[in-house]
Amino acid sequence: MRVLIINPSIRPEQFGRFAALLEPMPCIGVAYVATFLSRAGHEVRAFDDFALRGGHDAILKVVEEFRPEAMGVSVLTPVATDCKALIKRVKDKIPEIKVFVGNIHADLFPEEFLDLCDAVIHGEGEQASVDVLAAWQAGRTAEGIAGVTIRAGSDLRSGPKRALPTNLDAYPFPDWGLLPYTRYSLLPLGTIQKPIVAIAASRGCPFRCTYCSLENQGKIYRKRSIKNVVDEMEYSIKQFGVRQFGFMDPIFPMGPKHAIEFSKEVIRRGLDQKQVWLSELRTDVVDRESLEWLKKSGCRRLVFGIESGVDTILKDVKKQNTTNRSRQTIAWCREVGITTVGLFMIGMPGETPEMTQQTIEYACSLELDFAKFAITVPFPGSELYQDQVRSGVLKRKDWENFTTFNPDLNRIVVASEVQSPEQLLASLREATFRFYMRPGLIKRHLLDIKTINAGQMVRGLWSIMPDLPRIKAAA
Ligand code: B12
Repeated sequence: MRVLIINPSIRPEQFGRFAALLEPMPCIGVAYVATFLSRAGHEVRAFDDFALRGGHDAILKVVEEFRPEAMGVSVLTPVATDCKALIKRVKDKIPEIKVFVGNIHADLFPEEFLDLCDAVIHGEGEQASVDVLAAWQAGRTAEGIAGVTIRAGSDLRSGPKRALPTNLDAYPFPDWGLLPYTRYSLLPLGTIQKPIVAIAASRGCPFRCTYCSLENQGKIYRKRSIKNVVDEMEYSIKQFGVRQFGFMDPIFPMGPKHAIEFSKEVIRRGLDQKQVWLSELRTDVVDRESLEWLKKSGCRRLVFGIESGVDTILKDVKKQNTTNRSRQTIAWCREVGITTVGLFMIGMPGETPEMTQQTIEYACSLELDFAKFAITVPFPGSELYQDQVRSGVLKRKDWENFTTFNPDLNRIVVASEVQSPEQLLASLREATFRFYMRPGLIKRHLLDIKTINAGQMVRGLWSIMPDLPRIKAAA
């Protein structure tokens, strides 16, 4: 079949001034689904609207020209409403087109899509997509296929639960040639050299942080063999000229042993000279020795979910980590020469304004090179979301407003019951200003790190401009 796979984009207006800082990230989930379908013999096109920025009109143009028989759409929460509008426009144009949707939001709320779509694919979507398209090609419906829900009259009918794949080494490597990979960057400010693609050495996460919405797919941690991961790196370097990888695992590497084995294999094959990489992880899964090895293998930057400068908050959200441990790991990274990004959440449940200030001060006191502060949003899929829905605190379903950078005080969705949206937004901008406007850090960025250019600095300042008078008054 001719199949079009869409990675939709958040509209820039959903981000307000923060939109100036957005850059397209490689969408590896879509790449995997597209690769599997292509391997199954379908004629596949993928349209990554985050990278191409054409919106519905551009997608409709591709639809008109390619005349797909099936279309798959990747749905995270903030784009859910917009995806439905897109699907409707496509169905108006080609009524016989079969539409299937996947990714976390579609997985959680199949009922939202099945008036319009022919199948919702739950969890990891590679094999289920192949099975659904095979059924359609044979003239059948997708009813009964494992991991798939369809509508039959007024009923929703789900096939049996699909077991999570455990042998990820058996997967083909993502075919980045199906996507506009030369445009990809890594957020935040993570581009060191291009082209960049994503890679995932594992799936799932053994931790249970309450704010994380990987819950539906993430319960069972499964990792690929190191050989298979490094084979993929070698392949992508050869095939696509890749010079930087971004690991998209919930946590990579998972522990010092994993880190060292991976690094040794990269070095043994000489890939430390051919690429650089970065990853997101926890501060308690690496030690000084493993960080030294990571550096040798090409790791230039590590992004740490630190979240809070208050240990009781870390405990409440089941982070199972401490502020001291994060301080130590960030200091080790500075010693071994890996630049660091700290991710912080503002307005966790129960977090008082004093605690938010403590987090800002803590962030500024670490030897971090970058920090990204985000207002805590109860995203569907998280324990936090479930708790707030269950207790009646959260009733809204205006999904387009569920983003961490929502700048509009009338629309912003927050998890905090003790701080107002105004307070949280002001703290977010204060945190960013205080973190980046330190002379020592500016000097380090201009002279040593050099991945923030003057344009990005101006855009960063622009994004926090509305609050500058207030921030200065508070300082
Ligand atoms: C990279 C990333 C991004 C990137 C790229 C996203 C993308 N489209 O790939 C960017 C920066 C754009 C991004 C943005 C956001 N993200 Co994000 N992101 C991630 C991250 C770190 C990795 C995703 C990934 O590549 N996983 C690996 C691949 C293999 O898995 P996958 O993407 O889930 O894909 C599989 C299935 O979902 C399914 N599938 C996916 N697409 C499709 C499409 C079809 C047709 C089918 C059938 C199946 C299918 O099959 C895939 C293969 O098995 C995850 C956390 C994590 N470590 O997983 C968060 C995560 C997905 N993001 C999250 C959030 C909160 C956001 C934002 C809302 C943040 C914000 N700024 O407000 C935005 C929303 C953007 C949007 N378009 O709506 C949440 C999800 C929340 C939710 N309920 O939607 C996650 C889970 C983080 C978390 N731990 O809570 N994100």
